[in-house]
Amino acid sequence: MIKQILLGALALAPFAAAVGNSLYVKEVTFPKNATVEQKAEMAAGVVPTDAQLAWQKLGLTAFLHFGVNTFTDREWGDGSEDPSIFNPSALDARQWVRSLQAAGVKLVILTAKHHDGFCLWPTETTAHSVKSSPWKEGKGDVMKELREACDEYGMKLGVYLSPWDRNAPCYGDSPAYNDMFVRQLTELLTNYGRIDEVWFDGACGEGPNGKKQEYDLDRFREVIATLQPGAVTAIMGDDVRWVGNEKGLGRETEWSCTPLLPDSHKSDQNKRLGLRHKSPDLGSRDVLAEAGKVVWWPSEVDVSIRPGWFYHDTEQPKSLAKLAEIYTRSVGRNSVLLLNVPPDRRGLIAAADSVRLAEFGQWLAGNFPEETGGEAIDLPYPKTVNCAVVGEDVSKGQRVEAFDVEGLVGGEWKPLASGTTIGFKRILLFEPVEVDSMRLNVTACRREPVIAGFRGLMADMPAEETSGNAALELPKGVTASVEGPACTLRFAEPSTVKGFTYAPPADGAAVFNYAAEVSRDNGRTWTLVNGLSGEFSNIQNNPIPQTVPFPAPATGVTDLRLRATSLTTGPASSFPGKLIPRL
Ligand code: FUL
Repeated sequence: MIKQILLGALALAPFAAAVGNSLYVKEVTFPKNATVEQKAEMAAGVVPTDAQLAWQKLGLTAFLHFGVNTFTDREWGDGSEDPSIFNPSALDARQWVRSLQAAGVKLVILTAKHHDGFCLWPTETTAHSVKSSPWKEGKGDVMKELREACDEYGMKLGVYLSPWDRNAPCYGDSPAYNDMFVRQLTELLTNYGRIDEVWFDGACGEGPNGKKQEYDLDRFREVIATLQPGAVTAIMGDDVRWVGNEKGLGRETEWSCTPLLPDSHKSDQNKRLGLRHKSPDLGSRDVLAEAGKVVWWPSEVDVSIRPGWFYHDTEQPKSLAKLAEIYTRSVGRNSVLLLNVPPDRRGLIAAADSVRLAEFGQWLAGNFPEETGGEAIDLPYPKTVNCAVVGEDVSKGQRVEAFDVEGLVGGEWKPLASGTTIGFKRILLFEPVEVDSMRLNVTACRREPVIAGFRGLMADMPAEETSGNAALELPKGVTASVEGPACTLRFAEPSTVKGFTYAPPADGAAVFNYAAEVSRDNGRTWTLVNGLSGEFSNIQNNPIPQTVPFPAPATGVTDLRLRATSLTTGPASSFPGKLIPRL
């Protein structure tokens, strides 16, 4: 069955399919013994809630990771940070919002509390907050400043509140901590006006009592539904789904209606079907065949403009070429993009990042103007194209399973590109070609397709400047050897070592906990570098090189050894990745 839609010419063959008409808001349970055809047809009738649809239309949203980690240069704090280190010298939330708006961002989410437990608002629940910091003599409130800036510029506001709290003494004492968390959530959702997205990540650890905290997610969701009924709940919530990586990469086949069920469904279906956020297939007929229920749980792609989530002076923002690629692989793959831009120690978005955001906004305005509030002008045919933008009206469900795009070239229809799912928006890039017309053929679908948009354009994809990564090469005269879970670097002559960089492999296991040691007698005796046993925070989800400075430079070093004490996958018996000394 083929449905064709033409641009610059008349539509062809009307599409006819025997389909049902029922729509199901957010979820549907299949009848027992339903065939896979029936399940596919029903899944195509699942539609988003109003809040989910409004969120999907935002396209481009932003994260601000800011807190004590900004001042310690870490990705995860351990909760022992002294609040006195939080002292931004020139914090200006209006500058954050203006910088983000230049890129076309429509909603911004602040890390009101990250895993270290430090609260960016003057909470009544703990002293571990801005109240105990020297910033504005303890009278500051980052949430309030951001709220005011958002109101001034017409930006929506969201909040990231980490359930994992490495500071709270009651963490691990489940009922007590859940009460504290509910109070924190209540403060944030009561005192700062309208909140459009509430973001809980899934990280969970043991408290000081050695017990694993059991989150009362039902209660947390109830608080949100009562206090901010218009907000979508993300990640541990059931409105917005984590795409499964932190690289800015959506799936080519991305079903918003999926049998991967959020925690609120209390179902064993995910286990039974072997489904996880990272699973490549979250909605094909093969997966539906075994499923009893599907939900509208659309994908959000979260990625940082810099390698880390927090600001580190040693890092640089991604190139415009990379951001353009991320856009086509996230928003262009039926997802919302959540781009993190971390303020620096002054409390400002660094110049390099705000320049990049403005360039990104200009690029979007020139190529995908609908993202920055403009309208796409469809130039008349014939024209040269290298890109097709297609969208379904997802308020009627997600229906298309396969499609292709053809161009009329010299009187003949030629294939230009093909894809599987479309969803809210799908962008396909191909080699430039001059066409007199373009047409979209829907070659497989679950119900009659409702195409909301189809256009061809010549997208200006900036070329990536290629540069080698000299920072990750071993310096001359240094040799590396790996034995079991340890990597040893031998120096040609006794050297002064200021620290090291650990580069994890792109995929698979990485070192998580480590001990760093030096030898001054060619490896006969070893000393732990002044307390340097630690963790490569968040390395599982975001496998980027992490640099660890020594508390003081170590002199006369003949060997540097990094011992893995655990891997991201469990106990350490090998040393994956690369170790580079900082001399
Ligand atoms: C993860 C966290 O562990 C990271 O630090 C970061 O906040 C990311 C957005 O979510 O779960």
